[in-house]
Amino acid sequence: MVWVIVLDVLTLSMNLLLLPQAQAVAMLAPGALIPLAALTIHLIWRERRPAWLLGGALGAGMFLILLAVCWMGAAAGGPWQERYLYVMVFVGIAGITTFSVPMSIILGIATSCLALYLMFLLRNPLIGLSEAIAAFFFFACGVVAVVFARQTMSVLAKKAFLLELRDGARLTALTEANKQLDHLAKVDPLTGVANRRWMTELLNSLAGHPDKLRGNTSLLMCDIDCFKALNDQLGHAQGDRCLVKVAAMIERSVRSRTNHVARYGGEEFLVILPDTTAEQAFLIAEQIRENIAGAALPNPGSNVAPIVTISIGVATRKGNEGWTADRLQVEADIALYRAKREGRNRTVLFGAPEPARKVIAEGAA
Ligand code: GH3
Ligand code: MG
Ligand code: MG
Repeated sequence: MVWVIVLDVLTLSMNLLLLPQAQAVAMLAPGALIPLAALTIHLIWRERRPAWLLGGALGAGMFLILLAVCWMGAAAGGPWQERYLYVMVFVGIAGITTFSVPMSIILGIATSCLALYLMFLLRNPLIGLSEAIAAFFFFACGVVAVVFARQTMSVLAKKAFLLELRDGARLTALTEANKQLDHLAKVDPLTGVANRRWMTELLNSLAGHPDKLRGNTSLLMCDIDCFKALNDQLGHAQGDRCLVKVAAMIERSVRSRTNHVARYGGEEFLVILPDTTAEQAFLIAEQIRENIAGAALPNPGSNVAPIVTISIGVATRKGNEGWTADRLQVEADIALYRAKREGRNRTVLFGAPEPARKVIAEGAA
């Protein structure tokens, strides 16, 4: 609309310069109508407003602009009458293709454009009736074709927009599904702690980058004592509840950004402690063991105590020692086996001297 105003002012100025004075002045009054209508449309369309107001303003404003252009031609007279009708049709087509308004408004603009064209053509004494009718049908075909083209374009644009929305929704659903799959692949469904697969991946990645490890990596292998007896005495449902509570207690005991708890299988849990010495790992293991015993969950069939207890095997490797995940697990498992053998409800550090051997050695001496 700003361009309409600029072009109108330029045309009127050129007319004043180039056309005879009387002709140019006669065109001023209708020409002044155009900036008013265009400015009103511009001001109304500048902000978000109800669709009916935008459509109504455009329909009425366009009608005034088209009428003013016809009137300018009529005021100039002679061949200008017909020339300005071409300009009017051009302005009408520009309005039809430019604005995003309902079809009813577009049809209104097209109809006013053709009606004004016919009306002013019939009033032109230089054009005969048959010539006027022929010219009208020619321009009518053009305007109708533009209206159809615009309708097709807006349908295609709507389809493209809807397809884009659908693709966006599908992408969001797919991302969500992938997240859930990733979660399912890494988390133990019963206890909510990480699963064995995730733990193996983490241990392998730690073992594969010894250069990145600053110090020792420790592994705790925790196993609930006499868990089969708990299942037998209290039922599997109670056994499951016990597993959930024990997992939560282990997690609470080692809660830190770098320490990780995973369910290894059955009633066994692993704790990975990066950058933790054997002594620190032993203390953490003892803390876990004491917390679980302190909770006094019932296990009436246990031959250790009538409560749930755990045994823990601890293994530690230095960062630059060239250890493997399998090796560390085997060592933690050996230590756990010793804890079981020595009476359960205890922590054993892999490689620590065995008390039984000590006794034998002392006896032999
Ligand atoms: P130990 O002190 O030597 O570790 O004896 P234990 O009874 O704890 O060990 P054992 O390997 O003999 O038994 C483990 C039991 O854990 C057997 C199995 O039924 C039970 N179990 C394994 N997974 C689950 C589970 O998801 N839920 C329940 N309720 N029980 C499970
Ligand atoms: Mg076990
Ligand atoms: Mg057990």
